[in-house]
Amino acid sequence: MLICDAMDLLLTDARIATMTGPGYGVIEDGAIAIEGENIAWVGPQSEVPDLAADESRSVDGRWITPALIDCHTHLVFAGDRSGEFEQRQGGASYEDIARAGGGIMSTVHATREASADALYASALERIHALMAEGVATVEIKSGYGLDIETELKMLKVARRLGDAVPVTVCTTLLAAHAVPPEFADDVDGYVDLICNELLPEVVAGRLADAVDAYCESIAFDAGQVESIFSRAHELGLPVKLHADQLSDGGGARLAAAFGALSADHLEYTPAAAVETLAESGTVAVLLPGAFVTLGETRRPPVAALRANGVPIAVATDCNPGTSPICSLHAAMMLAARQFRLTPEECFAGVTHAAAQALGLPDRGTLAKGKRADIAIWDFAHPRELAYWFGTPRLAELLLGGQTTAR
Ligand code: DI6
Ligand code: FE
Repeated sequence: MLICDAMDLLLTDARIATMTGPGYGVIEDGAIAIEGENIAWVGPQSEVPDLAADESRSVDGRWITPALIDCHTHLVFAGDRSGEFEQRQGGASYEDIARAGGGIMSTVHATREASADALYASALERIHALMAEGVATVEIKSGYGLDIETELKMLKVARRLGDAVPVTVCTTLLAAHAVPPEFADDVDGYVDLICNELLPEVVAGRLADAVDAYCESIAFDAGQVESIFSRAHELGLPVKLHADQLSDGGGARLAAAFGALSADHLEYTPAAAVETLAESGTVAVLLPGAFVTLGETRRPPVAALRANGVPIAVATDCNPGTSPICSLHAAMMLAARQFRLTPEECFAGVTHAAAQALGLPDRGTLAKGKRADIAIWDFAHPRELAYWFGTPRLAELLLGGQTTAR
């Protein structure tokens, strides 16, 4: 039976973590065949299809895994918040700083002033840092404009990044990240602007792949998020939600009610709400960088997520305020230690669970027909990515079957 009619590349002598099943879905003495941008075959080397490959090479016993996916970043932004970090280390709370006009609004002012080229240049450095760790898909949110012009500017910069670098960039409209000063006394007026002016323009320009919101006491309440999510669905966009990060605002339930791709943060999500996430197929995205940076003590309900079979993803939440972390390996290392995820849960969290959080079924595992986003590693076992931090482990990154110059 023809497995595939030709192979562009055959990688042999590999230890393969397919992530398709328990125990990392490991295939010892494995091989993987690539045709075009996709995987044509993966399995034990002894069963490689008898077909000529344009190129066949040994990886000398190295591990091969799916390339990594960072499913939650705010990596397009301007300005610097290290001074606030010092204030917080001195005892000021995130909310105090936000209510005093700092926090997100500090970055908003800088981002409104920055040129698209400047935003692009600084974000390019951050996306290259992620690629150097084996990341092949990155989600990038808007949310530091909070006006039509700058939100569109941010999304266009994110799209430009996706065109310029070989990784896949998924863009998310997060105009409901904070209330802009112009609407301080009219939050519902800002929600109307998002629903009736910004969202239609974003959809017309195909600038966003999803819509997100910050459901929190210092941002938007459940009713306001509902208005935005209903409009997003009317316009054909899926949704995801910053949910229950600093308090139980009913965010997880709201995300589940809208069949959200993901509910993110979840530190204050009650275990009773977790069942609704399981029923809706919503992915729980855990963001340990923000948890650690804010000095939080309330952990997400990991035991309830596991008990209900809710997929758990892990992401950097790369942003200048609560998670100035541009390393998915660091996020894995922190998720293992702060949230007590197992190394295998961490690896699943940055591969197939992260793919599901972005609505991308074509990646996140190594199987026939999946996109050939493949990482080749110099480590003794995939668990090392959650164990070590600071020692580069990536030997090679293939994006759509093409080796990427790093
Ligand atoms: N929650 C967060 O932790 C980030 N956004 C959000 O909704 C914070 C973003 C920032 O502080 O700049
Ligand atoms: Fe975030």
